[in-house]
Amino acid sequence: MNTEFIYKVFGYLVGGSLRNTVALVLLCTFATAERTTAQEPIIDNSIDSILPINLQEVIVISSYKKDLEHSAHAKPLSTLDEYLEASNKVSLIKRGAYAWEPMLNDMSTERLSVTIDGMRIFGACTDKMDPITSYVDVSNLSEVQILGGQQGAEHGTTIGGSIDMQLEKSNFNPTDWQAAIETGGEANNAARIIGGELNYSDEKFYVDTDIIYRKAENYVAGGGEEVAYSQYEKYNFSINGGVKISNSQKLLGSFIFDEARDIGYPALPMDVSLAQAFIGSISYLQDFFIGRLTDWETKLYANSITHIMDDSQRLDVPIRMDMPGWSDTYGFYSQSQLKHEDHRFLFKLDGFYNRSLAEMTMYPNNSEEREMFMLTWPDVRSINTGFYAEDVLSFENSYLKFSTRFAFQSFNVASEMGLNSLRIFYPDMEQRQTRILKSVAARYRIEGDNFQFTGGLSYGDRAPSVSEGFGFYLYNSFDNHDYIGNPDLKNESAIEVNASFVVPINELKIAMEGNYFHTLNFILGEVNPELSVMTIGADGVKVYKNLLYANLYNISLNATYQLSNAFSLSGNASYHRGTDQDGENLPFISPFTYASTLAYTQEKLIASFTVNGAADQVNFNPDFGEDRTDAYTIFSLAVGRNFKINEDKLYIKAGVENVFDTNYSTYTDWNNIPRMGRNFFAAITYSFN
Ligand SMILES: [Cu+2]
Repeated sequence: MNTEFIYKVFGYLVGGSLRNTVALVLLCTFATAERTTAQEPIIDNSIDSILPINLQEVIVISSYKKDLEHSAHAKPLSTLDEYLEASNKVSLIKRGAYAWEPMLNDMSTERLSVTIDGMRIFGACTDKMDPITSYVDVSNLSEVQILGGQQGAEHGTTIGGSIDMQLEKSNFNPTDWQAAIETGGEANNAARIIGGELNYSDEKFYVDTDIIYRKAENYVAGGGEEVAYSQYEKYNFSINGGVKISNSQKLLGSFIFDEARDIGYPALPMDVSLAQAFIGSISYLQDFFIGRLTDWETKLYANSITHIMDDSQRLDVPIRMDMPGWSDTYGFYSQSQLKHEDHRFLFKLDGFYNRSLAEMTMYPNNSEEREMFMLTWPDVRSINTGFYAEDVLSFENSYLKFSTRFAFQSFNVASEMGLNSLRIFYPDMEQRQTRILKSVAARYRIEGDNFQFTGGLSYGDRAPSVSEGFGFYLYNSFDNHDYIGNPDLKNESAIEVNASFVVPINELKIAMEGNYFHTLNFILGEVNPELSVMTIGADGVKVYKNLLYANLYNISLNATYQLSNAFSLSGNASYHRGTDQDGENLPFISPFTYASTLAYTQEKLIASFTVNGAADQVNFNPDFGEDRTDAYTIFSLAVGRNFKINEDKLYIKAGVENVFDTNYSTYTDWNNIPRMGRNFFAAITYSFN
């Protein structure tokens, strides 16, 4: 695909006069705003999306197919990372402007299950520069479902919870042909976004296609300082479709191609020249199954990821390095339901095979010296086979849910060279190992006349990740240490308690929620003073080990108030804490944070004013490179308007983020890189009917 061409075309549309465009759009929006009768009040995700039994959050991705209310809080065409960041539950570790790493309950990648339509995918970067969320785009998605702790076990083994990104599908709705084009831009980093969709759907057949292209230059922090190496370029294409074989049988397929190039990571010493993913699946759905089992769904999937990391763009490095990585996964799941009296059962069998390989080549400045080559992920083949079952019991005004997962996970270090390298540290290390993983959870929910209460108790464990078990000299630029994996690690497990309480008082709704994790054999790196560093300038070597235990908890308060038909006010605040057995702080634990939005929603017009911020990060851990992050408060404004042109729809949204150009960084910003300063954005969606 000729990205240069798209770039040029788009240059005419947005180009250098972005600020003018934004101003014009803002002006048009205000000028043509008309008062109309009130629609349904906007819905606050965090409260109303609680499903009968699960305590969860659903992040709705704005699209032309959705109602205006659903995009009230969203910045259309913003990256998936920005959508996730707007959620109450997810926070993101930032190493630059691209590919932020999601955290749930203060736990990241290795403690979460992140899936696309239930498919397991694993990043190919030893430095976590490519979380799975970076290989899809909002154009592919309908919504993101977030489940805390063992509630997420349906999608795979987890400690912190699950993030499942659901693909947008026409799903046999009789909509016939539909098309949309969308374009947007951001002033701060000269980001240009252009995308399109073409969909056909009837009762027997549907096919959805979409394409999106994004390019951004370096961004500018608050106060005017340019953040070098923060540019990126990405395009994404997806197609998914389905055929009804009979009234009760369906065949579905999906394919995503995602490629990003020239991605800068300002907080890291290396950049990425290519991050590429092929993600495909085929599913078969049948209304009936054996006996009384119904809703049988079987999916086969495969994905392949290539991640090319190097420091060729950096001016001054002690030694040149190339660090490519590859991750291929093949998997399946098959599930069915059974409804019997007050019970609703779900049974699911799943499995995957993953191959993770990463290399490092160092080129000494003195060309007389030999290059150094090693395997940082020694071709680790993982096989996981699991069985999941749940039963939801319904009573008059309450529900009880039991769920369990049982899985086998095996590792095979397939590379002789990699195995021998690890045997330097672990002479008795076996080439293969198998672990048994289990999860049990119980939840109860009661809906009274003027309250809802949900409580849960669960236990789950996880195997070490490839880096934790088999990583070989993985440099962490945050604490400036090389990390070595430990194949003898025990499984990490967690006992989890959670509760939420929702009270509606007339137009005011208050929700309180708390999660507590008592994590046994918590996996964390610890300095081994006997080992010498590989990375020039590193302070030492850390080896992964099991702590006796660690405790993590978070509490949050969420409130919405319907001021009038059009105006609503919402706010949330949360407090997090994480300590190990000696009372030491765990790294990457959120300080006190807060956010509040005043929204105006009418039939055709939406506007919002948002404040968010955090208190000083007082509970940090200097052994992991952390320091005290200062408090900050950020203000943002946005306004959106719907227009009808004959049968077509036009949607325009524009706004400004970080209005006062505050210079700040948060506890999740790797090496304290500052966040984006003031940023004007605008997006236009035109959909044909
Ligand atoms: Cu990388």
